[in-house]
Amino acid sequence: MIARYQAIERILSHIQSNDLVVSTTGMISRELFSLDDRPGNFYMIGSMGLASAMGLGLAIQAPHKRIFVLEGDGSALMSLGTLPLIASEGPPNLVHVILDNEVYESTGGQASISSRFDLDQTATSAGYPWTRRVDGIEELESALMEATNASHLSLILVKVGIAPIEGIPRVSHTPEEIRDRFKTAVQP
Ligand SMILES: Cc1ncc(C[n+]2csc(CCOP(=O)(O)OP(=O)(O)O)c2C)c(N)n1
Ligand SMILES: [Mg+2]
Repeated sequence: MIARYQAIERILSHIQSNDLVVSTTGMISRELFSLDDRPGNFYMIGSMGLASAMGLGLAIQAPHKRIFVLEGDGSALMSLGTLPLIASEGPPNLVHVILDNEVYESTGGQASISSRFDLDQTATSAGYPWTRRVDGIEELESALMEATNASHLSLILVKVGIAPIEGIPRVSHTPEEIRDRFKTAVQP
């Protein structure tokens, strides 16, 4: 099984300098921050569940940009209602990635219900035109190739393992700093 850190690393290899990334609360943002801190990353500190809604708004408002949403299973489950909204708007510049470790790892590893609930099928039912569920790194690579070369909304559900990184630093920027530098990155 892929480690989440490794999955984020692979996703980053498909992200170009002017792409925007919105990452969910917790370890996903910390791992993104550790791997590649950049103004085009919006770390959604505190507000779990809102990364996909923000990604949708950005994708509509900044059609010249490619937007990646990186969220967890807990985050996605928390905002299931956003899936049909994203699907009905269908922004072609949005790549929605769910890093599904079947737990709320950031707060101690409590089980979520994602082992018994197919988030990719839910996205398909909600109207996403393209979804993939991937379990291995090669599958992730080909899903990313397809999603980033396509001109439609896409969702990749990546099944990842639980592999906390000892001593991983918190995002060191204040929310205001994250906002202000992200604003500059949104400009064409
Ligand atoms: C509204 C809200 N509820 C709860 C929390 C506490 N919280 C922060 S991260 C997290 C777990 C997130 O789980 P998931 O999205 O699956 O990501 P993982 O930590 O597993 O990578 C929780 C419960 C919060 N920050 N905001
Ligand atoms: Mg999780």
